[in-house]
Amino acid sequence: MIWRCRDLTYDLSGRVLVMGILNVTPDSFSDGGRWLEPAAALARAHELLAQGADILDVGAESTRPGSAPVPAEEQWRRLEPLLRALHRERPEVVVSCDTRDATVAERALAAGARIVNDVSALSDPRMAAVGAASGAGLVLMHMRGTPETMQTDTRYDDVVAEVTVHLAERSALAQAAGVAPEAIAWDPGIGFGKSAEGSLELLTRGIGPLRAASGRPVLVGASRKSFLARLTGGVGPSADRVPESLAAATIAVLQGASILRVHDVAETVKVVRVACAARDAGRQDTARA
Ligand code: HH2
Repeated sequence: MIWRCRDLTYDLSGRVLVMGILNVTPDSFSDGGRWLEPAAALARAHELLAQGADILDVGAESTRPGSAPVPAEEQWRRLEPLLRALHRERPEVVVSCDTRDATVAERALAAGARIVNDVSALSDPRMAAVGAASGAGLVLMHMRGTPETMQTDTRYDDVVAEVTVHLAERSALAQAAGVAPEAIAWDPGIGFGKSAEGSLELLTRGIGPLRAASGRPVLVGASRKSFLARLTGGVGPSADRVPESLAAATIAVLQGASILRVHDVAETVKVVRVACAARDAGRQDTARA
């Protein structure tokens, strides 16, 4: 399975990509306020790359439950210095822009980004055209409602089926606007309008069906999220959820995820190596049987 991101084509048949999270926001749920200064953000970018991140996912708008939208101009004010510096210093680095806003995506692509990570799966009517014109990788994530409202009703009859139908609709919309099918990746949206049980169900039982329904790589973002703390009874800061996040990363790989969006890159890179080896050993056993 390939994933096309402008000039770059990933072969994800056996490989799992680690996407390092870099939020230039004052209020993201885990790293908010830490990388707001451009120099701090650039240093963090280099750190994540040195730890083995394949992709940097840069966002300027928190989408944690209850958060309000950030205007495009403010998002771009936060993003521009980092994206320009990165592109100047290391143009080969694969940058993903985490935004719901087509204007922000367009500017980020002009500044060298290769992927648009849209947690609203085309809520901006211009987003599909921006994706199509650039040939960028396009992550379509499931969310019911908006970050402000998404936790008010987290009941589903069948969460996996509903996510699949929604993403299939969004994919069709993207392709009708000219986005190449090979550019699209799907994301079940762990924690976005989901109960802890719903998030766990998507992680443990949703990835295979999403992959099969779309024929596209599945991205999973479970890192440090609160449903993990619910399982361990943890009440501490989100940065203390590293073991839980690594367990989720292992499950995601064994279930067939191709891209993991994480805060703890160095640890996840090691987990991915072990989980991929375990997955491949399992395949060899099946082939021999
Ligand atoms: N989760 C968050 C943000 N963007 N993108 C994708 N594709 N999948 C996700 O699961 C996902 C995402 C939320 O995490 P974070 O960026 O750490 O926090 P915040 O939204 O508060 O900035």
